[in-house]
Amino acid sequence: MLTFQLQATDPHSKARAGCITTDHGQIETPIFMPVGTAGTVKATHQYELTDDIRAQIILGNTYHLYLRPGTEILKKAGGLHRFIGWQRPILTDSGGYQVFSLADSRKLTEEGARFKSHIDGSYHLFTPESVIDIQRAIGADIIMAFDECPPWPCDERYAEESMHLTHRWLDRCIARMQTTEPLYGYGQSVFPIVQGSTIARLRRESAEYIAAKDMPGNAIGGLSVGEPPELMYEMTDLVTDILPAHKPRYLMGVGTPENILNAIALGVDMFDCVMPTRNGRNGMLFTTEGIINIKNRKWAEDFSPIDPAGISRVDTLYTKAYLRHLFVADEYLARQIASVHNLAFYLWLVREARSHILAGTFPDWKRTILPIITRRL
Ligand code: PRF
Repeated sequence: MLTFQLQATDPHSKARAGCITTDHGQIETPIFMPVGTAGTVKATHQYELTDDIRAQIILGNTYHLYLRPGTEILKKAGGLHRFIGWQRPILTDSGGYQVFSLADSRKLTEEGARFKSHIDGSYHLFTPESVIDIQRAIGADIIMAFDECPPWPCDERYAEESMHLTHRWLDRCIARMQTTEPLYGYGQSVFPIVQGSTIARLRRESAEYIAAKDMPGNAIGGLSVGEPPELMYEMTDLVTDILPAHKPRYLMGVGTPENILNAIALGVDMFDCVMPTRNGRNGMLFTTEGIINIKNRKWAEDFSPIDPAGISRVDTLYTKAYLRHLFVADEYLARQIASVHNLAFYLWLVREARSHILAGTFPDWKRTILPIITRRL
């Protein structure tokens, strides 16, 4: 069973520091979770994630893992932890969001989501019950409820019906959790997801519905889908006022370093985003001095370290000029170095946030650091 201990609340914002305990160990919050979609955090080794990046939990995707390698192989392996050689906690997203962003075609009904695989064109059905069963088989420590993330913008009628569908699906997910057992001897918890688009009335209703389920943690979905950041913050602010303080809060798929610091100030504890890895593979580096496009000609003869703060081993082992060369030559190592560095930066950022929350200096630190890490070099 997952538990959460609230360790400090910032007196000048809603930021909190806490600790989540799972059967695979503890997670100090606020935390960033590297995205390991298909059983790998792209271009990184598991030992780099633990020893260098200091990741405490990674994310996997039901949609991808169900299609490939499939639940039968995952069961035979003894679950995803054993399959990939990862002993720390794993959270899996439930698949609904990925069906909508990745499947070749899909159809939503009360029963669930029918979709066509983007891999081989085969047809499948996800239901609240089946995605719980799949996440049981994956062996995720934290299982996400099946939800619909409406597009933005969408009209109020659609957003309201979609929210109610998500709530009915949640009830079915919880019922399935209660009538099934973990397969591998350790506990699994389900987190429900608040929806309601950017309509304050719906967000409040959804947050109240979700809070009443009294699950071990809660998530906020449906944001960072194209709405202006002010609206994302407004919705987050309103939802964190309703979700219980003694449970962890997870803002799904967010975001930039700036989004993360602002959402921490609004009382969010957990984050995931493909940005550090995806943008890293593209040559965009987040550093303690600012944002770098390492492919730019201007770095060709810059023999300074990738990041002088040395938050990961690659930062001081390699120079900007060398990393640029690797990108220009389209070498595999370019994407590996950039991914490790960016993830280490994201983990550094949330660790710093945490220590400043514990020290009571979070708002001042945030005000100082934001203009530095968001400037383009
Ligand atoms: N629902 C689920 N996963 C998600 C989202 C959501 O709304 C988002 C939205 N930013 C990212 N990942 N299940």
